[in-house]
Amino acid sequence: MKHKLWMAAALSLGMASAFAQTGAVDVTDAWARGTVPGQSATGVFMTLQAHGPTTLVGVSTPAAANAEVHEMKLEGTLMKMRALPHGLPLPANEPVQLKPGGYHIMLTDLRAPLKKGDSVALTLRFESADHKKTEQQVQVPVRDLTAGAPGGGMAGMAHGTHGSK
Ligand SMILES: [Cu+2]
Repeated sequence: MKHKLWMAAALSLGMASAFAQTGAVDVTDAWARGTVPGQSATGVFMTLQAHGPTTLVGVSTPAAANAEVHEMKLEGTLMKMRALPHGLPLPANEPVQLKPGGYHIMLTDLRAPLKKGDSVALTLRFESADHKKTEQQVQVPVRDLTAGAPGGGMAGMAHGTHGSK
């Protein structure tokens, strides 16, 4: 009966990062893309799985003046992104991926460059279908600038070959 569901939950917990949450929404595989000095914006990615119908309505972080939930869409040959005016809907028990080229959390006006190995404190604000508002804190590790780039960041990404100073 409930056995199958339990198995699925156990499986996804097994794959969760060290930053998994036990709140209303499971947050797994969270990471932020590192930046170079002078770069003022970056993306944060994660997998969200709500236990009941929920919407990610907002994000804030001390690392940036502004954080928004964005979607990225191919329009013709142009990748365009825009803020989701009504937030990101999270169906019950269905993982929703925020990933490069798709949904993401956009941090703008970063207070400092994000270096690999840093972590970013995020506050995620959720609203359930019955209008209950909750907040969840997550610590998001910063990955390399080229992480998750098209081609897995392996090919044709020659920037930074001099390494860090
Ligand atoms: Cu964006």
